[in-house]
Amino acid sequence: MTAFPKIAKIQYEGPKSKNPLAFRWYDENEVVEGKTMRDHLRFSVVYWHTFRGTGSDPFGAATMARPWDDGSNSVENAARRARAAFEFIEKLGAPFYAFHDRDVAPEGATLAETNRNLDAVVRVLQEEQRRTGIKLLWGTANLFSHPRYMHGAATTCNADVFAYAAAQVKKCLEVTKELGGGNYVFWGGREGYQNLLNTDMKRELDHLGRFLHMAVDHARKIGFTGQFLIEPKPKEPTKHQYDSDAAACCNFLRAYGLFDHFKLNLETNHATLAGHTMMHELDYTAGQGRLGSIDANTGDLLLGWDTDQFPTNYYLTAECMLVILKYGGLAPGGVNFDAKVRRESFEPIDLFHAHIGGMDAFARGLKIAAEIRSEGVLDTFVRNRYRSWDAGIGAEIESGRADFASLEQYMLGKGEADPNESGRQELLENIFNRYVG
Ligand code: XUL
Ligand code: CO
Repeated sequence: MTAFPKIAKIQYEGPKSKNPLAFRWYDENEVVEGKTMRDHLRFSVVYWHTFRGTGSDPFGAATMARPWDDGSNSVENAARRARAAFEFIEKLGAPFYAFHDRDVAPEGATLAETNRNLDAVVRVLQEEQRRTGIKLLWGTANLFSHPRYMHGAATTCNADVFAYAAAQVKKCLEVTKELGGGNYVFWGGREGYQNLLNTDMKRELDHLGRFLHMAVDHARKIGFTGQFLIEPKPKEPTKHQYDSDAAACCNFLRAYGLFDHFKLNLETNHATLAGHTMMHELDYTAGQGRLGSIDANTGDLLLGWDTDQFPTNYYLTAECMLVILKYGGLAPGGVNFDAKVRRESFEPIDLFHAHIGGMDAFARGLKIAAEIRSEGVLDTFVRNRYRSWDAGIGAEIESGRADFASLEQYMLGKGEADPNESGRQELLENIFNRYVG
């Protein structure tokens, strides 16, 4: 049985192609800055939206037509779904996928039964990985859907729930290792609060720090050498999420002695919910040496929630790729499409359209960014803008030789600072447009 009988492997046909089931920009073998597009972009398909998304929303029922899925919670259905997932990812030509434990296998009545269900489906995933060569970009534990996590998982007021979450992450780490996952993600789904009147924030943050140390210790114990990632998001489901943005995550990691053990998995729609651009989050994180991976999607600027749409905007992808190239790439992370088709796009073929569009947008963004870098106009401008720091008083300040007294002496002697120069924002935006156009 095949899940997508009418669809053959998606091919690269070039920018002039009008075939909706072909790539116009993503040629996996094309070399850009000395590396293939495949190795730069490391595309990954998410299991949760693409194979578990139903299209339901707070106002309406499920809409998705998924002929391979009988809608039951059985392990057999989960195994059939896994085979359909690998057929999709293989036909698309994405080298990676990512999952939550509960996406791939049904939860049982007890932890032991749930773990058995997971082991059964992991055997299918392993078989499919071997058959196709598709790899696991990252695994993660769903610590937010089940009602037990209503008050949080690592930051719950209920110590038993913390213990359950620990057991769940322990198992998910072991499974991620078994499947050769390159990374392991923590997105703090319900790690935050709705109201401070019932919340001991300091105690909750201390517990989160302890929980992540336990994860690091367990990884060491079992020999899991993948990269740990934290995924910032400011709100939704809670009013305030503790991992609210990249800067808050870096501060948390430093405060709790976890900085060397974690990098960040940045998501575009989370950046915009936090009031930042994705470029801001990338630039800040990479500057701290903590850029690990990205969840590629986009929000709708007219809606204030996490719409997780597929990215199609070349400005956005070019900005992302400019920062990613500048800091040497994402590996062992990748470009993970944490994005879902709209509930109106309910047919299986829409999954192909969505991913092809996202992959093309990133491939185009990569090419634009590489061209901007090869001509060096922006770099040269920025370098020149900061030239007062390269010698003289600037170099004295940067090297730590200056203090307030020596700077006062310097300025008393000089009388007034050198004049400023234009920041040329409009010119630079026009230059950027030359490459995108
Ligand atoms: C939620 C979100 C998650 C994480 C993994 O907004 O982005 O799907 O990526 O738990
Ligand atoms: Co995400």
